[in-house]
Amino acid sequence: MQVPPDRNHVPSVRPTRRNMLVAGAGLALAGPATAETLADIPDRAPGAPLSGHSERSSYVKLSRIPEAGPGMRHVDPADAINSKAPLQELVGTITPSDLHYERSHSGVPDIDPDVHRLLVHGQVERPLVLSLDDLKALPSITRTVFIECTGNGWENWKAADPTLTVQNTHGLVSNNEWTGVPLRILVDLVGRSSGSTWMLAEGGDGAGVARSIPLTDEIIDEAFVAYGQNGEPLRPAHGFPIRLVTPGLEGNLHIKWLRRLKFGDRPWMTRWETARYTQLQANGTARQFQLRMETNSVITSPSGTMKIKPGRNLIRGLAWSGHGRISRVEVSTDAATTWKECRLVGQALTKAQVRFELPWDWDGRPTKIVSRSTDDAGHIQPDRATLIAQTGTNALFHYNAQQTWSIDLSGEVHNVLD
Ligand SMILES: Nc1nc2c(c(=O)[nH]1)N[C@H]1C(S)=C(S)[C@@H](COP(=O)(O)O)O[C@H]1N2
Ligand SMILES: [Mo]
Repeated sequence: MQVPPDRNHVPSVRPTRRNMLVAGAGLALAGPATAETLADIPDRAPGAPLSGHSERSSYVKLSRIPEAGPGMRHVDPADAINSKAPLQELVGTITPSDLHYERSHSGVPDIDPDVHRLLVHGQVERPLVLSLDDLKALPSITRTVFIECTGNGWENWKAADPTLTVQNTHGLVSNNEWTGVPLRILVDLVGRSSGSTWMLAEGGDGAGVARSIPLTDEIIDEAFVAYGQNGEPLRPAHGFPIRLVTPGLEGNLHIKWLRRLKFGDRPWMTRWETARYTQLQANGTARQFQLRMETNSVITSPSGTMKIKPGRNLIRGLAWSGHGRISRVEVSTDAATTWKECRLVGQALTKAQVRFELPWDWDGRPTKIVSRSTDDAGHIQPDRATLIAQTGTNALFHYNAQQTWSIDLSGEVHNVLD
Protein backbone atom coordinates (compact mmCIF):
# COMPACT_ATOMS: atom_id res chain seq x y z
CA MET A 1 0.00 0.00 0.00
CA GLN A 2 1.24 3.46 -0.80
CA VAL A 3 1.59 5.73 2.26
CA PRO A 4 0.65 9.34 1.53
CA PRO A 5 3.53 11.69 2.35
CA ASP A 6 2.79 14.12 5.21
CA ARG A 7 3.03 17.84 4.88
CA ASN A 8 6.42 18.10 6.66
CA HIS A 9 7.99 15.95 4.04
CA VAL A 10 10.26 17.88 1.69
CA PRO A 11 9.54 16.71 -1.81
CA SER A 12 12.55 15.45 -3.69
CA VAL A 13 11.28 16.67 -7.03
CA ARG A 14 10.04 20.25 -7.09
CA PRO A 15 7.85 21.14 -10.05
CA THR A 16 9.48 23.84 -12.07
CA ARG A 17 7.27 24.20 -15.12
CA ARG A 18 3.76 25.53 -15.14
CA ASN A 19 1.18 25.25 -17.91
CA MET A 20 2.40 21.76 -18.73
CA LEU A 21 0.84 20.00 -21.64
CA VAL A 22 -0.29 16.65 -20.31
CA ALA A 23 0.66 14.26 -23.07
CA GLY A 24 -1.77 11.59 -24.16
CA ALA A 25 -4.92 13.25 -22.88
CA GLY A 26 -4.11 16.23 -25.11
CA LEU A 27 -5.29 18.61 -22.42
CA ALA A 28 -3.47 21.80 -21.48
CA LEU A 29 -3.59 22.15 -17.70
CA ALA A 30 -2.30 25.00 -15.60
CA GLY A 31 -0.26 23.64 -12.70
CA PRO A 32 2.80 21.61 -11.78
CA ALA A 33 3.44 18.32 -13.45
CA THR A 34 4.68 16.29 -10.51
CA ALA A 35 3.31 17.80 -7.30
CA GLU A 36 3.36 14.85 -4.94
CA THR A 37 3.14 15.98 -1.32
CA LEU A 38 0.65 17.72 0.90
CA ALA A 39 3.09 20.64 1.09
CA ASP A 40 1.97 21.47 -2.43
CA ILE A 41 -1.66 22.09 -1.46
CA PRO A 42 -3.22 24.47 1.10
CA ASP A 43 -3.58 23.25 4.67
CA ARG A 44 -6.84 22.04 6.16
CA ALA A 45 -9.01 24.75 7.74
CA PRO A 46 -11.24 24.94 10.84
CA GLY A 47 -14.95 25.36 10.14
CA ALA A 48 -17.70 27.87 10.82
CA PRO A 49 -20.72 26.71 12.87
CA LEU A 50 -23.44 24.74 11.14
CA SER A 51 -26.64 26.55 10.27
CA GLY A 52 -30.23 25.96 9.27
CA HIS A 53 -29.70 27.51 5.88
CA SER A 54 -26.55 27.61 3.76
CA GLU A 55 -25.25 30.48 1.69
CA ARG A 56 -22.96 30.58 -1.33
CA SER A 57 -19.24 30.79 -0.70
CA SER A 58 -18.10 34.34 0.00
CA TYR A 59 -15.75 33.87 -2.97
CA VAL A 60 -18.66 33.30 -5.35
CA LYS A 61 -20.50 36.36 -6.62
CA LEU A 62 -23.58 35.47 -8.65
CA SER A 63 -26.30 37.91 -9.45
CA ARG A 64 -29.09 38.58 -11.90
CA ILE A 65 -29.20 41.97 -13.66
CA PRO A 66 -32.41 43.98 -13.39
CA GLU A 67 -33.11 45.76 -16.68
CA ALA A 68 -35.82 48.13 -17.91
CA GLY A 69 -36.10 46.84 -21.49
CA PRO A 70 -34.03 46.50 -24.66
CA GLY A 71 -31.03 48.81 -24.45
CA MET A 72 -32.16 50.07 -21.02
CA ARG A 73 -29.60 48.47 -18.79
CA HIS A 74 -28.27 49.54 -15.41
CA VAL A 75 -31.52 50.76 -13.90
CA ASP A 76 -32.77 51.11 -10.38
CA PRO A 77 -34.31 47.68 -9.59
CA ALA A 78 -37.56 49.53 -8.80
CA ASP A 79 -37.81 50.50 -12.48
CA ALA A 80 -36.82 47.09 -13.82
CA ILE A 81 -39.23 44.99 -15.87
CA ASN A 82 -37.08 41.89 -15.88
CA SER A 83 -33.98 40.50 -14.23
CA LYS A 84 -31.58 38.39 -16.28
CA ALA A 85 -29.84 35.14 -15.30
CA PRO A 86 -25.99 35.09 -15.22
CA LEU A 87 -25.60 32.43 -17.93
CA GLN A 88 -21.84 33.06 -18.17
CA GLU A 89 -21.31 32.01 -14.53
CA LEU A 90 -23.48 28.89 -14.46
CA VAL A 91 -22.44 25.27 -14.95
CA GLY A 92 -24.57 22.23 -15.71
CA THR A 93 -28.13 22.90 -16.76
CA ILE A 94 -30.21 23.70 -13.66
CA THR A 95 -30.52 27.42 -12.97
CA PRO A 96 -30.38 27.97 -9.19
CA SER A 97 -33.85 29.15 -8.06
CA ASP A 98 -32.64 32.56 -6.87
CA LEU A 99 -30.94 33.15 -10.23
CA HIS A 100 -33.81 31.98 -12.48
CA TYR A 101 -34.53 34.98 -14.68
CA GLU A 102 -37.57 36.99 -13.63
CA ARG A 103 -40.21 38.86 -15.58
CA SER A 104 -42.95 40.35 -13.42
CA HIS A 105 -45.32 42.95 -14.83
CA SER A 106 -46.41 44.45 -11.52
CA GLY A 107 -43.99 43.23 -8.92
CA VAL A 108 -44.13 40.15 -6.73
CA PRO A 109 -47.30 39.71 -4.65
CA ASP A 110 -47.01 38.30 -1.13
CA ILE A 111 -49.57 35.48 -1.16
CA ASP A 112 -50.64 33.47 1.90
CA PRO A 113 -50.80 29.86 0.62
CA ASP A 114 -53.55 28.99 3.13
CA VAL A 115 -55.77 31.70 1.67
CA HIS A 116 -54.89 31.27 -2.01
CA ARG A 117 -57.39 29.41 -4.22
CA LEU A 118 -57.51 28.19 -7.83
CA LEU A 119 -60.85 28.50 -9.60
CA VAL A 120 -61.38 26.01 -12.45
CA HIS A 121 -64.55 26.82 -14.37
CA GLY A 122 -66.15 27.76 -17.71
CA GLN A 123 -67.41 25.07 -20.08
CA VAL A 124 -67.09 22.25 -17.56
CA GLU A 125 -69.48 19.88 -15.76
CA ARG A 126 -68.20 20.54 -12.24
CA PRO A 127 -66.55 23.92 -11.59
CA LEU A 128 -64.13 23.67 -8.68
CA VAL A 129 -62.25 25.85 -6.25
CA LEU A 130 -59.01 24.18 -5.18
CA SER A 131 -56.70 25.01 -2.28
CA LEU A 132 -52.97 24.34 -2.36
CA ASP A 133 -53.56 21.29 -0.16
CA ASP A 134 -56.18 20.01 -2.62
CA LEU A 135 -53.63 20.33 -5.44
CA LYS A 136 -50.90 18.64 -3.44
CA ALA A 137 -53.23 15.71 -2.74
CA LEU A 138 -53.51 15.00 -6.48
CA PRO A 139 -50.98 12.83 -8.38
CA SER A 140 -47.91 14.88 -9.30
CA ILE A 141 -45.30 15.03 -12.00
CA THR A 142 -41.74 16.36 -11.83
CA ARG A 143 -40.16 17.63 -14.98
CA THR A 144 -37.17 19.73 -16.01
CA VAL A 145 -38.01 22.37 -18.61
CA PHE A 146 -36.73 25.73 -19.72
CA ILE A 147 -38.85 28.85 -19.45
CA GLU A 148 -37.90 31.61 -21.87
CA CYS A 149 -39.31 35.10 -22.22
CA THR A 150 -40.53 35.91 -25.71
CA GLY A 151 -38.24 38.93 -25.49
CA ASN A 152 -35.06 36.91 -25.01
CA GLY A 153 -32.53 38.07 -27.60
CA TRP A 154 -34.39 41.32 -28.34
CA GLU A 155 -31.20 43.32 -27.71
CA ASN A 156 -29.87 42.10 -31.07
CA TRP A 157 -32.87 42.68 -33.39
CA LYS A 158 -31.68 46.06 -34.64
CA ALA A 159 -27.99 46.45 -33.83
CA ALA A 160 -25.31 44.78 -31.74
CA ASP A 161 -23.96 46.66 -28.75
CA PRO A 162 -20.38 45.31 -28.41
CA THR A 163 -20.39 45.86 -24.64
CA LEU A 164 -23.13 43.29 -23.98
CA THR A 165 -22.48 40.07 -22.08
CA VAL A 166 -24.38 36.83 -22.70
CA GLN A 167 -26.37 37.73 -19.58
CA ASN A 168 -27.58 40.87 -21.41
CA THR A 169 -28.23 39.15 -24.73
CA HIS A 170 -29.67 35.79 -23.58
CA GLY A 171 -30.38 36.02 -19.82
CA LEU A 172 -34.17 35.74 -20.20
CA VAL A 173 -34.11 31.93 -20.24
CA SER A 174 -33.65 29.50 -17.37
CA ASN A 175 -34.01 25.77 -16.75
CA ASN A 176 -35.58 24.35 -13.59
CA GLU A 177 -37.08 21.16 -12.24
CA TRP A 178 -40.76 21.87 -11.57
CA THR A 179 -43.28 19.72 -9.67
CA GLY A 180 -47.05 19.93 -9.87
CA VAL A 181 -50.38 18.56 -11.04
CA PRO A 182 -50.82 17.58 -14.70
CA LEU A 183 -53.42 19.68 -16.52
CA ARG A 184 -54.93 16.39 -17.78
CA ILE A 185 -55.93 15.53 -14.18
CA LEU A 186 -57.62 18.91 -13.62
CA VAL A 187 -59.39 18.68 -16.98
CA ASP A 188 -60.82 15.28 -16.04
CA LEU A 189 -61.69 16.42 -12.54
CA VAL A 190 -63.91 19.27 -13.73
CA GLY A 191 -65.24 17.38 -16.75
CA ARG A 192 -64.25 19.75 -19.53
CA SER A 193 -66.85 19.80 -22.28
CA SER A 194 -65.58 18.47 -25.60
CA GLY A 195 -66.39 21.82 -27.22
CA SER A 196 -64.02 23.77 -25.03
CA THR A 197 -60.89 24.08 -27.09
CA TRP A 198 -59.29 27.02 -25.28
CA MET A 199 -58.24 27.70 -21.70
CA LEU A 200 -57.76 31.06 -20.02
CA ALA A 201 -55.04 31.14 -17.36
CA GLU A 202 -55.09 34.19 -15.09
CA GLY A 203 -52.55 35.39 -12.53
CA GLY A 204 -53.27 36.81 -9.08
CA ASP A 205 -50.85 39.74 -9.32
CA GLY A 206 -51.88 43.36 -9.76
CA ALA A 207 -51.34 43.20 -13.53
CA GLY A 208 -53.54 40.09 -13.72
CA VAL A 209 -51.60 38.68 -16.63
CA ALA A 210 -54.03 36.36 -18.45
CA ARG A 211 -53.49 34.27 -21.57
CA SER A 212 -55.70 32.12 -23.79
CA ILE A 213 -54.08 28.76 -24.47
CA PRO A 214 -55.28 26.41 -27.22
CA LEU A 215 -56.09 22.98 -25.76
CA THR A 216 -54.15 20.81 -28.16
CA ASP A 217 -53.41 17.22 -27.09
CA GLU A 218 -49.80 18.24 -26.61
CA ILE A 219 -50.71 21.02 -24.20
CA ILE A 220 -53.25 18.96 -22.23
CA ASP A 221 -50.63 16.21 -21.92
CA GLU A 222 -47.72 18.44 -21.00
CA ALA A 223 -48.93 21.52 -19.12
CA PHE A 224 -49.08 21.39 -15.34
CA VAL A 225 -49.87 23.53 -12.32
CA ALA A 226 -46.56 23.69 -10.45
CA TYR A 227 -46.09 24.20 -6.70
CA GLY A 228 -42.49 22.94 -6.57
CA GLN A 229 -39.29 24.41 -7.98
CA ASN A 230 -35.93 22.64 -7.73
CA GLY A 231 -37.09 20.55 -4.77
CA GLU A 232 -38.79 23.26 -2.70
CA PRO A 233 -41.96 25.36 -2.85
CA LEU A 234 -41.96 27.94 -5.67
CA ARG A 235 -40.06 31.13 -4.95
CA PRO A 236 -42.41 34.16 -4.70
CA ALA A 237 -40.76 35.74 -7.76
CA HIS A 238 -41.69 32.66 -9.78
CA GLY A 239 -45.33 32.36 -8.74
CA PHE A 240 -45.65 31.16 -5.15
CA PRO A 241 -47.79 29.30 -4.31
CA ILE A 242 -48.69 28.04 -7.83
CA ARG A 243 -47.89 28.76 -11.46
CA LEU A 244 -48.80 27.24 -14.80
CA VAL A 245 -45.97 25.53 -16.70
CA THR A 246 -46.49 25.07 -20.44
CA PRO A 247 -43.32 23.29 -21.68
CA GLY A 248 -41.80 24.77 -24.83
CA LEU A 249 -44.19 27.72 -25.08
CA GLU A 250 -43.70 31.47 -24.54
CA GLY A 251 -42.64 32.41 -21.01
CA ASN A 252 -45.69 34.68 -20.87
CA LEU A 253 -48.00 31.63 -20.84
CA HIS A 254 -46.39 30.27 -17.68
CA ILE A 255 -48.84 32.24 -15.56
CA LYS A 256 -47.54 32.96 -12.06
CA TRP A 257 -49.62 33.30 -8.88
CA LEU A 258 -52.25 31.32 -10.82
CA ARG A 259 -55.80 32.00 -9.59
CA ARG A 260 -58.03 30.86 -12.43
CA LEU A 261 -58.33 28.38 -15.29
CA LYS A 262 -61.37 28.91 -17.46
CA PHE A 263 -62.45 26.65 -20.33
CA GLY A 264 -64.17 27.98 -23.45
CA ASP A 265 -64.51 27.61 -27.20
CA ARG A 266 -62.50 30.63 -28.32
CA PRO A 267 -59.62 32.81 -27.16
CA TRP A 268 -60.50 35.64 -24.75
CA MET A 269 -58.37 38.21 -26.60
CA THR A 270 -56.92 39.66 -23.42
CA ARG A 271 -54.64 42.66 -23.71
CA TRP A 272 -51.72 40.27 -23.18
CA GLU A 273 -52.41 38.68 -26.59
CA THR A 274 -53.66 41.71 -28.51
CA ALA A 275 -51.83 44.86 -27.42
CA ARG A 276 -48.89 42.92 -25.94
CA TYR A 277 -47.04 39.80 -26.99
CA THR A 278 -47.90 40.09 -30.63
CA GLN A 279 -45.20 40.11 -33.28
CA LEU A 280 -45.06 43.02 -35.71
CA GLN A 281 -44.38 41.72 -39.22
CA ALA A 282 -42.45 43.40 -42.04
CA ASN A 283 -45.74 44.53 -43.69
CA GLY A 284 -46.97 46.23 -40.50
CA THR A 285 -49.56 43.62 -39.50
CA ALA A 286 -49.16 41.84 -36.20
CA ARG A 287 -49.01 38.10 -35.70
CA GLN A 288 -50.93 36.76 -32.69
CA PHE A 289 -50.47 33.53 -30.72
CA GLN A 290 -46.92 32.79 -31.85
CA LEU A 291 -46.70 30.49 -28.87
CA ARG A 292 -43.75 28.18 -29.53
CA MET A 293 -40.23 29.09 -28.41
CA GLU A 294 -37.86 28.18 -31.20
CA THR A 295 -34.69 26.15 -31.49
CA ASN A 296 -31.91 28.16 -29.90
CA SER A 297 -28.37 28.01 -28.54
CA VAL A 298 -25.66 30.33 -27.31
CA ILE A 299 -21.98 30.04 -26.45
CA THR A 300 -21.73 31.11 -22.80
CA SER A 301 -17.92 30.87 -22.67
CA PRO A 302 -16.06 32.56 -24.19
CA SER A 303 -18.75 35.23 -24.54
CA GLY A 304 -19.20 39.00 -24.55
CA THR A 305 -16.57 41.02 -22.60
CA MET A 306 -14.50 37.96 -21.65
CA LYS A 307 -10.83 37.74 -22.62
CA ILE A 308 -9.17 34.57 -23.87
CA LYS A 309 -5.58 33.47 -24.45
CA PRO A 310 -4.12 31.73 -27.50
CA GLY A 311 -3.89 27.95 -27.13
CA ARG A 312 -6.42 25.49 -25.85
CA ASN A 313 -9.83 26.94 -24.91
CA LEU A 314 -12.99 25.06 -24.00
CA ILE A 315 -16.03 26.44 -25.76
CA ARG A 316 -19.18 25.82 -23.72
CA GLY A 317 -22.77 26.83 -24.08
CA LEU A 318 -26.45 26.03 -23.72
CA ALA A 319 -29.01 24.83 -26.28
CA TRP A 320 -32.78 24.42 -26.03
CA SER A 321 -35.89 24.07 -28.18
CA GLY A 322 -39.61 24.46 -27.58
CA HIS A 323 -40.20 21.84 -30.29
CA GLY A 324 -38.50 18.97 -28.46
CA ARG A 325 -35.07 17.57 -27.65
CA ILE A 326 -31.81 19.05 -28.88
CA SER A 327 -30.20 16.43 -31.10
CA ARG A 328 -27.14 18.31 -32.29
CA VAL A 329 -25.13 21.45 -31.62
CA GLU A 330 -22.43 22.65 -33.99
CA VAL A 331 -19.89 25.39 -33.44
CA SER A 332 -17.95 27.38 -36.00
CA THR A 333 -14.69 29.04 -34.99
CA ASP A 334 -14.16 30.63 -38.41
CA ALA A 335 -17.17 32.94 -38.75
CA ALA A 336 -19.70 30.31 -39.88
CA THR A 337 -17.49 28.97 -42.69
CA THR A 338 -16.92 25.46 -41.31
CA TRP A 339 -18.74 23.71 -38.45
CA LYS A 340 -17.80 21.07 -35.88
CA GLU A 341 -20.23 18.94 -33.91
CA CYS A 342 -20.03 19.50 -30.15
CA ARG A 343 -20.28 16.98 -27.34
CA LEU A 344 -23.60 17.25 -25.50
CA VAL A 345 -22.93 17.05 -21.76
CA GLY A 346 -25.35 14.80 -19.88
CA GLN A 347 -28.76 13.90 -21.17
CA ALA A 348 -30.69 16.12 -23.57
CA LEU A 349 -34.29 16.27 -22.31
CA THR A 350 -37.24 17.41 -24.35
CA LYS A 351 -38.01 21.14 -24.02
CA ALA A 352 -35.13 21.55 -21.59
CA GLN A 353 -31.69 23.09 -21.80
CA VAL A 354 -28.65 20.95 -22.56
CA ARG A 355 -25.01 21.98 -22.26
CA PHE A 356 -22.49 21.56 -25.05
CA GLU A 357 -18.69 21.64 -25.09
CA LEU A 358 -16.00 21.80 -27.75
CA PRO A 359 -12.23 22.06 -27.15
CA TRP A 360 -10.64 24.65 -29.44
CA ASP A 361 -7.06 25.75 -30.10
CA TRP A 362 -7.08 29.47 -30.77
CA ASP A 363 -4.19 30.54 -33.00
CA GLY A 364 -4.31 34.13 -31.75
CA ARG A 365 -5.77 35.59 -34.94
CA PRO A 366 -9.01 37.61 -34.85
CA THR A 367 -12.00 35.42 -35.62
CA LYS A 368 -15.69 34.88 -34.87
CA ILE A 369 -17.28 31.98 -33.01
CA VAL A 370 -20.92 30.98 -33.33
CA SER A 371 -23.17 28.03 -32.40
CA ARG A 372 -26.24 26.51 -34.02
CA SER A 373 -28.57 23.85 -32.67
CA THR A 374 -30.84 21.26 -34.28
CA ASP A 375 -33.76 19.59 -32.51
CA ASP A 376 -35.31 16.16 -32.94
CA ALA A 377 -38.18 17.70 -34.92
CA GLY A 378 -35.58 18.76 -37.52
CA HIS A 379 -35.57 22.51 -36.81
CA ILE A 380 -32.19 24.17 -37.31
CA GLN A 381 -31.44 27.44 -35.54
CA PRO A 382 -31.36 30.06 -38.32
CA ASP A 383 -28.58 32.51 -39.03
CA ARG A 384 -29.49 36.16 -38.69
CA ALA A 385 -29.98 36.79 -42.41
CA THR A 386 -32.47 33.92 -42.66
CA LEU A 387 -34.43 35.06 -39.59
CA ILE A 388 -34.57 38.66 -40.82
CA ALA A 389 -35.63 37.52 -44.30
CA GLN A 390 -38.53 35.61 -42.71
CA THR A 391 -39.58 38.15 -40.10
CA GLY A 392 -38.26 41.58 -41.01
CA THR A 393 -36.88 44.04 -38.47
CA ASN A 394 -40.15 45.41 -37.05
CA ALA A 395 -40.25 42.39 -34.78
CA LEU A 396 -39.33 42.55 -31.11
CA PHE A 397 -39.92 38.96 -29.96
CA HIS A 398 -38.79 35.42 -30.77
CA TYR A 399 -35.23 36.33 -31.78
CA ASN A 400 -33.47 32.98 -32.06
CA ALA A 401 -30.76 33.80 -34.59
CA GLN A 402 -27.33 32.23 -34.15
CA GLN A 403 -25.28 34.35 -31.74
CA THR A 404 -21.87 35.44 -33.01
CA TRP A 405 -19.05 36.51 -30.71
CA SER A 406 -16.05 38.22 -32.33
CA ILE A 407 -12.58 37.77 -30.87
CA ASP A 408 -9.99 40.48 -31.52
CA LEU A 409 -6.19 40.34 -31.57
CA SER A 410 -6.01 40.89 -27.80
CA GLY A 411 -8.43 38.03 -27.14
CA GLU A 412 -11.34 40.28 -26.18
CA VAL A 413 -14.76 38.87 -26.99
CA HIS A 414 -17.57 41.08 -28.28
CA ASN A 415 -21.23 40.84 -29.28
CA VAL A 416 -21.68 41.28 -33.05
CA LEU A 417 -24.62 40.65 -35.36
CA ASP A 418 -22.85 38.12 -37.60
N1 LIG B 1 -49.24 36.52 -13.20
C1 LIG B 1 -48.16 36.73 -13.96
N2 LIG B 1 -47.64 35.70 -14.66
C2 LIG B 1 -46.56 35.88 -15.43
C3 LIG B 1 -45.98 37.16 -15.57
C4 LIG B 1 -46.51 38.23 -14.80
O1 LIG B 1 -46.03 39.36 -14.84
N3 LIG B 1 -47.62 37.98 -14.03
N4 LIG B 1 -44.91 37.32 -16.44
C5 LIG B 1 -44.86 36.37 -17.54
C6 LIG B 1 -43.70 36.49 -18.37
S1 LIG B 1 -43.72 37.71 -19.55
C7 LIG B 1 -42.68 35.58 -18.31
S2 LIG B 1 -41.41 35.64 -19.42
C8 LIG B 1 -42.65 34.53 -17.26
C9 LIG B 1 -41.43 34.71 -16.41
O2 LIG B 1 -41.36 33.72 -15.42
P1 LIG B 1 -40.24 33.86 -14.30
O3 LIG B 1 -40.32 35.24 -13.72
O4 LIG B 1 -40.52 32.79 -13.30
O5 LIG B 1 -38.93 33.64 -15.00
O6 LIG B 1 -43.78 34.57 -16.40
C10 LIG B 1 -44.99 34.94 -17.03
N5 LIG B 1 -46.05 34.82 -16.09
MO1 LIG C 1 -41.88 37.34 -20.92
